[in-house]
Amino acid sequence: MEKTQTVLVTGATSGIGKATAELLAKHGFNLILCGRRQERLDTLQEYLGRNTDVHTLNFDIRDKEAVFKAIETLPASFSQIDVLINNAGNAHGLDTIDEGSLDDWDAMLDINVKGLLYVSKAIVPQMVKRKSGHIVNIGSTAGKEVYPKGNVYCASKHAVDAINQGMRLDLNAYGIRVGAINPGLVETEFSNVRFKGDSDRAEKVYQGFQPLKPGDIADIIHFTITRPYHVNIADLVVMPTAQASSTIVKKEL
Ligand code: NDP
Ligand code: 8X3
Repeated sequence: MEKTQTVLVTGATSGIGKATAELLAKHGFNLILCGRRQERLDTLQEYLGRNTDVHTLNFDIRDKEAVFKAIETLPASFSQIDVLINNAGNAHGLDTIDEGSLDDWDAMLDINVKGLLYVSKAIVPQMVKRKSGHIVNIGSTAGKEVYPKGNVYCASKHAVDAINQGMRLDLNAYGIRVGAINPGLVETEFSNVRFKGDSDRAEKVYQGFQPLKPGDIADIIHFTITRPYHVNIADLVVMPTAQASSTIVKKEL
């Protein structure tokens, strides 16, 4: 019988990561779920733990020592990570380049780029040693084009696009699969974080059309990691039907 795969999901406390954790639990994957909000991690452990083995890790992906400590101290039954889903991330602010906040820029580059690298560095060497593994990087349409006021968020997601390509090149020799899923507008806590808790402004982003739901991306992640070994979803862009680009969205308001 094939061994049950262990999947580590960063940013599992909300949105795309949470929906992915829920779907993968239904399919019986062992899960390592990461985030900073302990209460949410406890809730996930409690209800998903009824279906499958779940281990939660609370760390800020900006803190490299915390990242390495969390991965190093995984219990033996979770220490072999078969699939890494690099999902944690957010936009902070939506401002022109002259008006953007340095703290927002630091947050986006530290979380979306450096955090993804820290988590990968803590996990990829064990995949290389085993010559097996699968990495799914959650990029964005913002990593494929740039939109007004998106400047640094778009830069962070363009970096994810480059890291995804670089990982695939460097890990090819070890038979490790690497791919990115790049969503357009998905209704999650994303805009709430971007607009610093201004929920009226956040809600408006998704009004007048049908945005993607976190479960739509979870379905694609599940599809991606359940393909036969010779199939690697290398780079996938998915948008709501109403969206043609970052700036062209057919809205009926
Ligand atoms: P959410 O805000 O709903 O979820 C973000 C997740 O990231 C949370 O679980 C959060 O957990 C975690 N996270 C954020 N900062 C940190 C940190 N410093 N350390 C550890 N974990 C952190 O947003 P989405 O689900 O929408 O976003 C998930 C990914 O999808 C992101 O990479 C985003 O860029 C990408 N994306 C989103 C799109 C959208 O339209 N929503 C479209 C394209 C891509 P906690 O706060 O508990 O730490
Ligand atoms: C999130 C999609 O268009 O809000 O990455 O930047 S967008």
